[in-house]
Amino acid sequence: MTSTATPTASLNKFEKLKAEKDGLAVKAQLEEFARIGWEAMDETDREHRLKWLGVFFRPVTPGKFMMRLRLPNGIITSNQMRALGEVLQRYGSDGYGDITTRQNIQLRGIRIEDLPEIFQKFRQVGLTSVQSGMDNVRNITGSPVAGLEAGELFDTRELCNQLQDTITNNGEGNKAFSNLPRKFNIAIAGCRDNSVHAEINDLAFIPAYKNDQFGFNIIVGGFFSAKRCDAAIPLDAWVVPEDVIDVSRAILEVYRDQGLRANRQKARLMWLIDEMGIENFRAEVEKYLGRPMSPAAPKDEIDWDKRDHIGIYQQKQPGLKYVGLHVPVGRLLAGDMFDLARLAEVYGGSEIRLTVEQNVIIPNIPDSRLTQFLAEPLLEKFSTNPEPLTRTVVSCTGAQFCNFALIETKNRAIALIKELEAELTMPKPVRIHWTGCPNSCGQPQVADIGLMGTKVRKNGKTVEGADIYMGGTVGKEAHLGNCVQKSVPCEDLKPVLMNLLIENFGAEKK
Ligand code: SRM
Ligand code: SF4
Repeated sequence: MTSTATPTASLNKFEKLKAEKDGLAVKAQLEEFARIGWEAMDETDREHRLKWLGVFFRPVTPGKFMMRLRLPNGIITSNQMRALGEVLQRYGSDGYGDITTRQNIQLRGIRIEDLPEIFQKFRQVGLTSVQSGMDNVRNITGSPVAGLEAGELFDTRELCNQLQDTITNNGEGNKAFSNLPRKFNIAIAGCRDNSVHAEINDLAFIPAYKNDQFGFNIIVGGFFSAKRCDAAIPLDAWVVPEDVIDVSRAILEVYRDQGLRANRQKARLMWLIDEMGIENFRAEVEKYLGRPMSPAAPKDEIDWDKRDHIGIYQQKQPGLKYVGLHVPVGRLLAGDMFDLARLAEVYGGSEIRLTVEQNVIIPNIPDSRLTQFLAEPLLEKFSTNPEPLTRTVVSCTGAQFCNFALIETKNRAIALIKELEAELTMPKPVRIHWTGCPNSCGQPQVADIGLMGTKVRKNGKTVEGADIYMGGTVGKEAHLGNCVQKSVPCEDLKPVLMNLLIENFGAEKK
């Protein structure tokens, strides 16, 4: 049963709008939209369907759209980065780029009249933003140091690319997967440290050997939502790399055809797995696949603590280093993008990598060029050795641009960390994640300390506040943290965080 077979009367608002017109149909209307302008556009096309092209209407800044790209495995060339900088440059102080928690980039300030030219530019440099929003598969994450580190088990780059090409029809848009019941996240782990947060994806592939043959154990159903958060569970299936695409396709088809569509709060994959039972879900995947899947390998290969990749590291290629730069809360200006592109070209292999911690890696820097690279002015802004709290801070978009936000996040996160670092000595980094609302884009549940935006009453007034999460762990023992304290006004957060850092993480007053 597909959604189009469901009687329209029983459909929710989003299913109705998809049944009326496929989101990808707006691709043919871009010239028209550019001509008539955002105010004259059909409201549903403007506020919803454009997201199928990765273009997001922002109620907070009407007329200035956000564009979400797709960067499989978080890899972008210097040419592509420069093209993004050129797009942003024309928007002056409205033009921001943000590295996202899915190893991806979003652009801000975009005008509808520029879209045809922007898409033309994207095509020229091999970029796509298609199907990056609404009921589609999000950016496919992979190991940020794939192909670079000696200890890796599998180079995830090609699989991430192939999977994206399959799902998006080589970036042109693919109606076979443009009407899922809800969003869908996929990650492929190739290293021992689970650098992709596999457990919070709807579908993730985890390295595991069977009889000395390399393959992946599959986990499914991980997700965060305002209503419910769950780590992924084992599908009890093991696949060789050559089968990853077919199995992903089969899982997506089962979800597309049988996923729950009546209530959007209960439409993510885990709800379907709950309803079917994991064994029946597995059997259904095999039916779509047309062959049985091998049971999971008894043990997987994730046995390292998670790394953040900031700093200077030897590659498996002799004489080459990769250098991880800290980008505060992932925010890039057009000038930063030009600088990163230049550094990657002058010192590296014209390639830039992104991490789910919203930072960048420049690979392939010859040892002989390292000293000169480290003296570049950009490294004063994007450090290779930031302070321990600065180093690990992650933040979602928040109230500056997101209409779901209950609080300002990115600017507040940086300001508060600076204040804490001025008063505390930290023996080691503590991962603090900010998220502006319960949608959890900033993943507070994976953090040492997670801060989730909320509204709080203080002295008879409603003020911005945060619920505090703790206990999130990543890497080999990944598991989700829980809410430990509710409704702390943001203006009172500093002493509360100081106490938590002193009592739980060995911080000392200076
Ligand atoms: Fe998210 C919706 C930003 C990662 C869970 N997310 C949104 C929207 C599109 C809401 C909106 O229209 O304003 C946000 C856009 C704000 C803006 O202007 O930037 C938004 N999400 C983000 C980003 C940019 C946060 C960041 O600063 O890094 C991340 C973009 C990733 C990407 O490149 O595609 C982002 N969002 C996530 C993650 C983290 C992850 O994938 O690891 C989650 C939790 C994991 C998950 O999805 O299971 C996440 N976003 C949500 C949800 C809750 C989903 C649900 O099932 O209820 C929403 C709301 C929705 O979809 O209805 C949402
Ligand atoms: Fe917006 Fe909430 Fe996601 Fe932050 S967590 S980007 S505030 S939807």
